[in-house]
Amino acid sequence: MLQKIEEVKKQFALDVDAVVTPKDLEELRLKYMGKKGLITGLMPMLKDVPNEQKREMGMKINGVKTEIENALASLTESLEAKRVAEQINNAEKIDITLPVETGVGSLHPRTIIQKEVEDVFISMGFVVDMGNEVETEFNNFDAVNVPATHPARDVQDTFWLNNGQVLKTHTSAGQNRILSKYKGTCKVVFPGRCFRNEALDAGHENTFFQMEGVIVDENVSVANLIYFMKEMLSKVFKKEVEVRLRPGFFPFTEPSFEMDVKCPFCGGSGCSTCGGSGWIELCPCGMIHPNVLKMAGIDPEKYSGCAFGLGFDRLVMIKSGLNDIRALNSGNLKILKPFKLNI
Ligand code: FA5
Repeated sequence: MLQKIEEVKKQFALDVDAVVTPKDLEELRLKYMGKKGLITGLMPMLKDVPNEQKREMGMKINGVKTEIENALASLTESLEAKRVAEQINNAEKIDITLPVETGVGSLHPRTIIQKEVEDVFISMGFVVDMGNEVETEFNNFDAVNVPATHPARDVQDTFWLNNGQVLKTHTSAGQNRILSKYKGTCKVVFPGRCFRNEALDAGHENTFFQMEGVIVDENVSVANLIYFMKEMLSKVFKKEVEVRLRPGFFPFTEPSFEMDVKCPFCGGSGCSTCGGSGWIELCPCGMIHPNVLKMAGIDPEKYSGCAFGLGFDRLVMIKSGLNDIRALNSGNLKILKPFKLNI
């Protein structure tokens, strides 16, 4: 019996050296550990061993079995390491000269609308500027008349950074920088990405886009606001639109309004886009609060201004008939690729 065990051990030592591929390794494993393998075959032989030697022989067989198992495990590991090294070094070298099938891409629907709206504003003499995505607490809230104790902070809960800055909740966060930069007379729009801690649904995202606009000069009035908004919306919808103002509330404008546009799809008779009301709420706006002007270093006795904040994602939805805002951030090309503007 002892001799048989030693023979198996020696044979294994010879066989191990011949292993080159994973297939060789599997054959080796079966030869020794398989159902009819050499190690498996040793156990039944124990019955012919005298009783007083059975224990010792059993221990020897288990010892060889463990040695072989360990050897097989380390061989598996080294063959895998060799395979990965070969893959990295040779087999998977990328031929950068090969032509790549890319297909034709397209701009995101929101980008298309943004460019379109920017062009409309440029044609009306506006400058297109930029805001930051990460803003100071001061710019996002205090500078637009929303001090720490103001309840309006609750409806614009956002993501706070460890350094006390915030992911901006609205493009109005750029007002202070823009007003301070242009001092006095200006007509500026500044689009940007906004973030809010929202309960998501078909009409609300936690990441969405707005375009802010400010007009500051001597004697700016609500009439200027209505004129520019109506012009802009008529150009965006490519037909003369009717607008109406309803009273609204924003801490940074006084008075504040919600500007609705008469539904360009049904002409006001009521349809699924306007929810049957004949009007679409599109553009919160108002006259810039004197405190906001003052905080930007502008004399409210001399200058007045108006501001508006257009929600881009909602505009895209209205123009495309898309009924779930979440598709816009989804990266789902099935929805985004065939995007067409109805108007
Ligand atoms: C504001 O954000 C004000 N800063 C707008 C403003 C600017 C008023 C200047 C006066 C003067 P509001 O929270 O209503 O207001 O958002 C403006 C628009 O952004 C909404 O009409 C809507 O189109 C869009 N919007 C707001 N929250 C979301 C959201 N969670 N998901 C998608 N769009 C949103």
